[in-house]
Amino acid sequence: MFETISVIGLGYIGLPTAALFASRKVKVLGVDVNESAVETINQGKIHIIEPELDAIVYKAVQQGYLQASTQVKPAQAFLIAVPTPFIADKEGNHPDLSFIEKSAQAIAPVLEVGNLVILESTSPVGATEQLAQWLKELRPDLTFPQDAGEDADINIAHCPERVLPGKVVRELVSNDRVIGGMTAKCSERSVDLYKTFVEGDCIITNARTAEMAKLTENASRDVSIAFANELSMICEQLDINVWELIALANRHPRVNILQPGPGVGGHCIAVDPWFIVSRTPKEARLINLARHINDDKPLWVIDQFKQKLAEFLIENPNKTVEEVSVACLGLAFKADIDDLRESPALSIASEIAQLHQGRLLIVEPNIKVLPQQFDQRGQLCNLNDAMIEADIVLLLVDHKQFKRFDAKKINIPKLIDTRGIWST
Ligand code: SAJ
Repeated sequence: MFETISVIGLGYIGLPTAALFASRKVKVLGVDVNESAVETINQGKIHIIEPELDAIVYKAVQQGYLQASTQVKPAQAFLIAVPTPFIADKEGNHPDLSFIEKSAQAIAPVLEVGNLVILESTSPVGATEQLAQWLKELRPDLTFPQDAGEDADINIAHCPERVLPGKVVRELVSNDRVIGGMTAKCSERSVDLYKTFVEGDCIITNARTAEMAKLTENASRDVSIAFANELSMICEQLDINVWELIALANRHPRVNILQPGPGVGGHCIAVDPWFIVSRTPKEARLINLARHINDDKPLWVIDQFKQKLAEFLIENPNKTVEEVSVACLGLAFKADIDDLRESPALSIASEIAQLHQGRLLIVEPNIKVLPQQFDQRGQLCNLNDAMIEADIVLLLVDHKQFKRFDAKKINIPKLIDTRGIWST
């Protein structure tokens, strides 16, 4: 039984995980470098948007099971849930493990015999072994699994998070968990820990396979979306409705094609496949190509926009380009969230703000102010007004407000429906 747990990194994964442990009456110390996040959490509030999380954090803090701090303290288990971005620098393109290294430096001074250290951050293959190596260098007085195996003072495992933003709380409890211990004992102890709140199965493997499993899940989804995106470009050339085509093909019992879109966004699926490609570039040809297809999709949408604009001007010779109103519907990276990070919709709308001379109307029901890059070159407005005014409409995100809208009641001179919700 674990009575004290410390979660390093209180972001989209760390905070819900810390709160769920605390909700099962385990003492949890959440640690983050962000002082304002720490302060907010200690007031029983949250600094991120995630359904159901606010009530759980509030109760856990009120009851004294969850506390946040910028300082690490001793605990029986440490969970590391910090970012692992993919960066380009003088060493080329590579995953950045510096936040994991900083976490190792933070916990090393308080590590005690019998502690369990779990890496939850999405990581390239070998990162858990690297973490173990850093800890060993920082604490030569302790033994670690890479040298002492089952007799090690410290147990280490990789247990990747696999939850969907927007459904984090529910999926943390119900999803199966991959548990990759550096030894069998490391895995068994990790299962004991997660069983505090996880109702899904905890499946044991080794650390390297667990690292690759997480990357594989997201690369697999990326490749499937690239197939759908490629089909949408082929269908445009062949004058076929891609949404109808996919629905027909999916009637086959062994076919399940995903949906095309304006590109792939977010900080997981658009990033994690690069961890595989950068490590094994010769072998990872399909994964690499899929990434490029999805990354290039926003450029294709912008080309579509230029074509529609040219057509509109030919069909309306009395209008100048400055008199053409354009509406972009949605900026988030996917439906019904406010997260604009790595969003293809945002990059398309910003590009149109740069290149279009006329009015640009932006509808994003989940934000209150436009991001800075629009620099007065766009106007946040409601859906009805945008639909009445716009000559060209780009439907970029399948938010529920757009799905509910009866587009047939309005004459849209030119529509680019990247999500297929008004084109089926
Ligand atoms: N998208 C499409 N077509 C589709 C499905 C998605 O264009 O048919 C686009 C979305 O619009 C979005 C992007 O893909 O721009 C990614 O969205 P998503 O809902 O597929 O995934 P994420 O990034 O929110 O969460 C993923 C999940 N991984 C898988 O489903 C394999 C989640 O379970 C992971 O925990 C998460 O990445 C993560 O943290 O790695």
